[in-house]
Amino acid sequence: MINAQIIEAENAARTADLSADYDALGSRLARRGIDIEALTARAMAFGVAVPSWGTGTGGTRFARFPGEGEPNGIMDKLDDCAVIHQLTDATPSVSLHIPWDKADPALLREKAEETGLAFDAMNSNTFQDQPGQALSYKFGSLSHADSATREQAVAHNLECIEIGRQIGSKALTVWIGDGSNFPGQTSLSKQFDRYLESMHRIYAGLPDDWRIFSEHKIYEPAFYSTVVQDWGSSLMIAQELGEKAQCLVDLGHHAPNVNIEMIVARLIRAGKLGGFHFNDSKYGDDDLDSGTIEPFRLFLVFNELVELEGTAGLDLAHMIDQSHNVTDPIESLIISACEIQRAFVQASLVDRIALEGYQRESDALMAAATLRAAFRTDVEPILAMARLRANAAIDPVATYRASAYRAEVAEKRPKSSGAGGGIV
Ligand code: LRH
Ligand code: MN
Ligand code: MN
Repeated sequence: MINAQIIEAENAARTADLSADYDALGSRLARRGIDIEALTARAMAFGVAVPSWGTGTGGTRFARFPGEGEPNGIMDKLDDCAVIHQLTDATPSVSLHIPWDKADPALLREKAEETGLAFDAMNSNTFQDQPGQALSYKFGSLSHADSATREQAVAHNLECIEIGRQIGSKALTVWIGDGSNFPGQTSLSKQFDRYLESMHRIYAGLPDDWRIFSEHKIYEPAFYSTVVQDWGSSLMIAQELGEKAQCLVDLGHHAPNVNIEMIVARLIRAGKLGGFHFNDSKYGDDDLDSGTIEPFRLFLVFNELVELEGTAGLDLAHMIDQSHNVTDPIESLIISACEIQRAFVQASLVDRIALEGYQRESDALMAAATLRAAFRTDVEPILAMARLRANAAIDPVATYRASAYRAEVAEKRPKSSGAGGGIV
């Protein structure tokens, strides 16, 4: 991790400015009847999980350009995750992907203890073939026409649950690439039936205090049809499986312009929203840094979450799911965690009483203006103060750069090759 003295020195140089900015914002918010301390407390309590797979440089199907000091294996990845949390105090947990992160659970537990991190949802992977694997997933996994292939995919998911159980995880996220590239290639209805039958068997293997998340995605790798293509299919799955099954919304898995915040509201209404994969996108599942393309949409998602806070049974797993092709992944994950936390704080300062009034009176203009007033408020001093009070960094990226962490680990970590394209 980063030497605490470096963080202290970096913070010392910024504390006076931050105090002035914080006080000024506090007075401005007070005029609007908002207590800045309450917002800071909310910021401090907020957390989002880092995806282990986001710590390495991703790639496209054309190329991968790895940087210096890439993590080699899950233990290095957890070290990088610990640095992200040390600097932001916003990422207390990590989401693992099996088999990419497969390791002795006792060693994973030990590393988590050493780094102070916890494990969020486990992710299974039946969208790739692994070396030595008996049956191929080229034509599907949990919904494959061949029962032995389905069996293998079910067994893999049960193994993910078992690993997760040993390291304190409480959920399994299932995303499959199953689908078809051509009309007629598969029976749309029978394929879905086979998928459900496999999921029933995984569901039966869940410990009592676990949940299973169904993650939908409109297309890719399948280009004509996808088994769990949309939130409707995902909701059907969660409702059919039972109480422990919920839906996971990856922001990048929708057609352009889809109203994701409305999906969020509907799934909460159904008691079936389990969590998120946060990222941003311009065209498809671009997996860009959260809040860098459409920050207003991220805010609107959090606006629904804050409005519906306190709904019975609502317990969300906030996770990031990104791929960093041209930036240092640690920096991108820092930025993303801060942007997600920013959207949460901005949504927390919406004047809900005024908004309800405008909605009652059908005052569309003022209702929209009420949301924009919150979105336009620069809450950076709140985020920075939350970090300072937790001994994290007022400016996490600048502090990370000052620490020369990447150069240091580059000396110890063998350079990874750019061979092979990236993945999802
Ligand atoms: C699929 C996905 C899913 C995978 C991850 C690597 O596009 O979003 O969550 O597990 O990417
Ligand atoms: Mn995802
Ligand atoms: Mn994705």
